[in-house]
Amino acid sequence: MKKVITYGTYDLLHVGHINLLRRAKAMGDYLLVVLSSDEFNALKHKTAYHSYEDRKTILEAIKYVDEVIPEYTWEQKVKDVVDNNIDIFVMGHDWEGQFDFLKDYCEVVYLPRTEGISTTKIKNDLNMGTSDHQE
Ligand code: C2G
Repeated sequence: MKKVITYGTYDLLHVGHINLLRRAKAMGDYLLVVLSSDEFNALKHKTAYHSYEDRKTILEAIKYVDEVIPEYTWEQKVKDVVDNNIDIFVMGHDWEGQFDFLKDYCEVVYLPRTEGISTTKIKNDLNMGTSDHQE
């Protein structure tokens, strides 16, 4: 069984997240998502709208996702890859090169991000009273 791992906050779920998860799952048989805890989000200077538990529930409802575990530190990736017998590490290309140290343990793949959508854009557009499908 080929196991894939990816990391993220996955707040205010959108099509960019789904495109990443779909492509990551297509690279193997099992997709493990390591979901940023609320505390780790603070380290990333991010404030998620949904709690960790709600973001976990939402991710677990996605057909591409097989398992969700928490991300507490930047340093846990090697242990996650080894402990879970991971074959492929996948992230969006905004992280290009940042996790190449994992190449000693698994394949490392950076996938193109989905253009035009982000959690930040959603928050900004809502504040401005706009949407992504202006009539
Ligand atoms: N993503 C994407 N296209 C977008 C937005 C996000 O492909 N338009 C991808 C990101 O590249 C990432 C995943 O969706 O691979 C999750 O995005 P975030 O929740 O923003 O994750 P991030 O905060 O980058 O967390 O230790 C790594 C960090 O936890 C990564």
